[in-house]
Amino acid sequence: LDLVARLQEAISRSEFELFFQPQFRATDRRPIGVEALIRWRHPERGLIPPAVFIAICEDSGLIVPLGRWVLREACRFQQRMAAAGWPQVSVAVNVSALQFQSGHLVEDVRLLVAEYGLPPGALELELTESIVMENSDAAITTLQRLRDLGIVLSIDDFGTGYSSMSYLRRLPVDKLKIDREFVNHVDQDEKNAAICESIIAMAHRFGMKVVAEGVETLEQLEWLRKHQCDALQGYVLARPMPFDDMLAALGPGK
Ligand code: G
Ligand code: G
Ligand code: MN
Ligand code: NA
Repeated sequence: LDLVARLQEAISRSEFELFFQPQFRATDRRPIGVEALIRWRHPERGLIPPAVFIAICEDSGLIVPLGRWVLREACRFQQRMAAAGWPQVSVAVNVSALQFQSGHLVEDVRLLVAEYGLPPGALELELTESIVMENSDAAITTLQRLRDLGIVLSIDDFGTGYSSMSYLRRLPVDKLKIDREFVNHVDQDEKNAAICESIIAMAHRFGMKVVAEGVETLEQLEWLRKHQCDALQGYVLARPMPFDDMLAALGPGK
């Protein structure tokens, strides 16, 4: 059985699950969001990370049904977050280029927002630079429609793609996620520090928030807080975890 056929089977057998990694406000480390990260619970091989199958799903088109499943599952868990006392914690989902361009995304999201009664800000979509930097009028219209539905939009892995300032200026997005390549050793590496400072300054001038991903040490965390980074995500604070473990790690909601 080739891997594409096996993945198709895995979708119909519901062998996927979402892990969650919290994001914290830098000033007081209050949880403000969780990123949903897919895993394949293979019956024989155990937990398989997305690096192994996401690209294959993108090449074969399977990412469209899989991405739809992820979105619905994320909405279901957002409701559970709210019920557990964390109504203000958003759930972020990674969106693939094909899913973004499929033409179904806005309508899918509209239906989910209605079905789950999601308040504005409850669902966040993480898009890569390559998706949005094409910056066709169609892409901008899609982003605007998603925003009108109360969806928070962020650019993932910021700084590693083809970001152009003239494109960024026109994009209706709320957040930039600084790629962990720049966050790594930010407290020790002058060039990474310069890049992070510039991204933060520019984002704030554009009215955007900044999330640092891949924060691995307390020194990086402290550097980022001092330099006005808004939110932090990384192993030093919390790893991606099954939903119940993540809730337990956050403690009782307010
Ligand atoms: O969880 P991990 O760090 O192994 O994720 C590796 C990569 O897989 C990341 O780039 C992440 O964005 C991507 N990824 C994780 N979950 C999803 C998902 O649900 N959909 C898409 N398209 N990508 C995902
Ligand atoms: O591309 P994206 O940002 O969606 O990928 C998130 C990935 O980063 C997840 O697979 C997650 O497991 C991983 N990740 C999260 N925190 C850290 C960290 O502190 N260090 C490293 N190396 N990876 C991390
Ligand atoms: Mn992401
Ligand atoms: Na990223």
